[in-house]
Amino acid sequence: MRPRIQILAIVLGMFMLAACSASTTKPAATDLPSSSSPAKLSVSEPWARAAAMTGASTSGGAGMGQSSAMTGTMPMTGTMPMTGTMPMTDTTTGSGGTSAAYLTITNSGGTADALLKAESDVANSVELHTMTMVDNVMKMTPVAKIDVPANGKAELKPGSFHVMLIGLRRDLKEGEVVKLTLTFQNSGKIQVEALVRKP
Ligand SMILES: [Cu+2]
Repeated sequence: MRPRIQILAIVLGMFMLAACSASTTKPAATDLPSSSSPAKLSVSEPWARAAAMTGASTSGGAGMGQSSAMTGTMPMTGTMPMTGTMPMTDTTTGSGGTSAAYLTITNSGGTADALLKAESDVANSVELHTMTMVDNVMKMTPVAKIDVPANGKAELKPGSFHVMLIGLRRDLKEGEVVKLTLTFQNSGKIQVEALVRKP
């Protein structure tokens, strides 16, 4: 009886060792020629801007009264004047119950990839946006994808590309975590947890 337990323990130990060394030698995949190595993504420092669901905004004029409509099923792409009147330079409050998430995507593989979609259950609608300066005003524009070049990176940061959270279903309070599911052209889905904080 006893020897069998010992053998079992040895076998188990060897198995764990093997599993350990397997995980540490994994990066050997990068030794492949860069022309054929697949996209290899890692996401760093994901965070989301603290915002209120109610959109109790200090910047809101008459044009910001959409907060109640935004919780509905309104298709946000196209119909809303995103590039028009929204004063995005004022990010101190969640104007109209919106927020944005930011992160850096690093691609250590030899094949380009692209972020196609982001999803989160904290918002009714999630879009990929960029920001451009037009007549000294920062304006948001939806984009179909955000490229992640081979052996390069894509930075989603304030004043640039971001994940737009539209129609917040709850307040995003500092210190909380927002789960995001990112869908990439080549790498499929990657889940990240964005820390809520102030810019
Ligand atoms: Cu935006």
